[in-house]
Formats: sequence, structure tokens, C-alpha cells
Amino acid sequence: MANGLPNDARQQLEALYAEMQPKSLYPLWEVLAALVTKQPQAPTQAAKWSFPEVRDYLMRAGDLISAHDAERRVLILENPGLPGTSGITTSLYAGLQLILPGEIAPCHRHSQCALRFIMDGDGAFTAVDGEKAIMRPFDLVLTPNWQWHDHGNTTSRPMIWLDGLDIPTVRHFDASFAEKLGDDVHPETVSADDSMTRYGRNLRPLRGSKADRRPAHQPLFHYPYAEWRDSLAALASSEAPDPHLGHALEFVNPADGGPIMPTIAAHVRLLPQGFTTRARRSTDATVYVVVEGHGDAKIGDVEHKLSQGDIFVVPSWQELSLTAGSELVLFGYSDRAAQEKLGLYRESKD
Ligand code: GTQ
Repeated sequence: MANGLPNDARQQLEALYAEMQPKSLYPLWEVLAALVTKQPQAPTQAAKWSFPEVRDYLMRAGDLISAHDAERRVLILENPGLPGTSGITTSLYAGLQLILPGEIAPCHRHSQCALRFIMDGDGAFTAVDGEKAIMRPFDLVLTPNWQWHDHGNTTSRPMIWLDGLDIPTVRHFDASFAEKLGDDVHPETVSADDSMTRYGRNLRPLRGSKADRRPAHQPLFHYPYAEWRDSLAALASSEAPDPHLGHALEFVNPADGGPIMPTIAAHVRLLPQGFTTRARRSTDATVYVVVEGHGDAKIGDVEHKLSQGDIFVVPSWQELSLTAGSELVLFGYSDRAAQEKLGLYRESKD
């Protein structure tokens, strides 16, 4: 805002603005401070959802619409500060998806990258380009962009997982493409979890193999709970927790050692009972799932109670301090992968 102008200059400026407006021209000096802010000013709010509560609504939706008719039967976790955007942050989306026994979510592909974090049920699958990942509780399963994917549940129990996608990021770039395969299920191309066997244990095929049909830059798409939990436990018994993070491990893409997807980074962390992290803030608004335990999250000045199954979001540049009431295990994902590529990522620690 240009302050301190004489009245007549202000009046003449206002007249100029009115004349320019129909030509889609506006004065920067009126809005510069709001455009180029001194620090992040997102309207994103800290927010929390209880899994059992969302599950109840999802099951009610399950009585009313099939996975097939819905294409994806998902309840969107929309940030209360971002109404109408379907975003949980300005760059990321979160939803809870339900597949009932016998159902199939038909095969499609899109420009958006997706991760699935399994919340309930055991043994349904996501197939990526015709390769099934058998999903167990708290597994992480990826759908790299433009890969055909369908989901199916051949078990006798409902299956629910958290979908994390970069929908708002792709919308920001106006780069969304999507298509349906036509058939509900992609033909099986290799046996279930073939690429996990080849790439999931710090190994890779010495020569070309069928698994190489995946994008070579992203060969692995299943990170089982049994493995990441084991690594966290070993870490927790071998060293002191990091004061700001606790015991924390990032999921990596074995092709380059970087984040799991071009736009999304994900990690898990463990806080020993009674441990409180020192306050830390970062530019990557982060979505968390409470996998085990209970505790508190202080986000900015507000305390939020955490119970098993809670999903909560910490906005960009708000301080986070976590306290573990019992041993606390969290999964988190954010757009840090994109921000680092763009040279935007920052963090600060107390
Ligand atoms: O499973 O492909 O929650 O395309 C939103 C969009 C899930 C999916 C979502 C999607 C999917």
C-alpha cells in the first residue's frame, strides 16, 4: 500500500486504477507486501481428524455407493482454512479410501502422484501397471504418476487407507491429464510384489528384467510396515533420539536415494515415552498419521491431543513440538521433495 500520498494524488491514482481495471491492469505497489510476504502466510490451519469418526462416515457412504460407481470411494480431508480446494495443504491432498470385500476401484492413470498409507484391513491390493502390492496395516504403497492402477479387495473385511496425492500442485501447474483403462482391472504383468523383491532390500537386478518396465527412476512402490517398524525399533535401541525429530527415517527411492516421489517426501518417526521434541518449523506443511501410541502436538501455540489413528496437519512455518505420552510412532508426508528441487525449502530449530 502506497501510504502518505496527498489526497488529490490518491484520488487521481484511484481514477487511474478504475480506468485500467477493465484492461486487466493493476498497480503492484498496492499489493506488493501481500504478494511477497516476509514469511509464509498460508491460510492453511492446523487440523485433526479422528480415524474412527471418519471410518463411520466412510462405512455409511459404503452402504450408498459402490467403489465401482464412485470410481474412487474417498472422503476428502479438506483443510478448514482452504475451503473448496480439496487440499489438506496448499500443495497436497489427503483422503480416506474404502474398498469393501469383493470390490474393485477401476483402473485409471493420471499426472498426479499418489501414496497410500494403510489404516484398516489386511490383504487387499493396489496394482501398479499390473503388479499387485498386497497391503498390510501401516504399509506405504506408491502410485508414481502416469502408472495404471486399480485397487481390489479379495478379503472378507473392509480395507481403508489414507491417500496422499499432489493434486493441488498439479492443479497449480495446470498439468493434469487422466484416462481410464476401460477394463476394471489391468492384466497381471508380473507376480505380486515382484519389484519389492528386486529393489526393496537395497538390491537391484544386475541385468535388465521385467521389473525394469517401471519408470527406471522409480522402481519400488511398496514399503512394508514390518520393515520400517523394525528399522525404527533398532534405531531407538541404539542411540539417543534427535532433539527435534525423535528417531526419524525417511523413505527413499532406491534409484537415486532421494525422496519417494518427485513432489512428495515421506518419513516415519518414533518418540520414546515421555520424550518431548524441541520446537521446529519448516516450510513443508506436513500431514501426519498417529500409527502407535498417544501424546500431544503443540502446533504454534495450540495443544492438540493425539490418539492412535489421528490424522493431523501442521501448516508451513508453524512451530511443532511433539510429546509422547506412550511410545509414539508417526508417519508423515509433505511437499519437501518439490520444495527442495525449487530451492524453496527452509527450516528453523529452537
Ligand atoms: O486411488 O487413484 O483419493 O485418483 C483421489 C484421486 C485416490 C486413486 C484419491 C485418485 C485416487
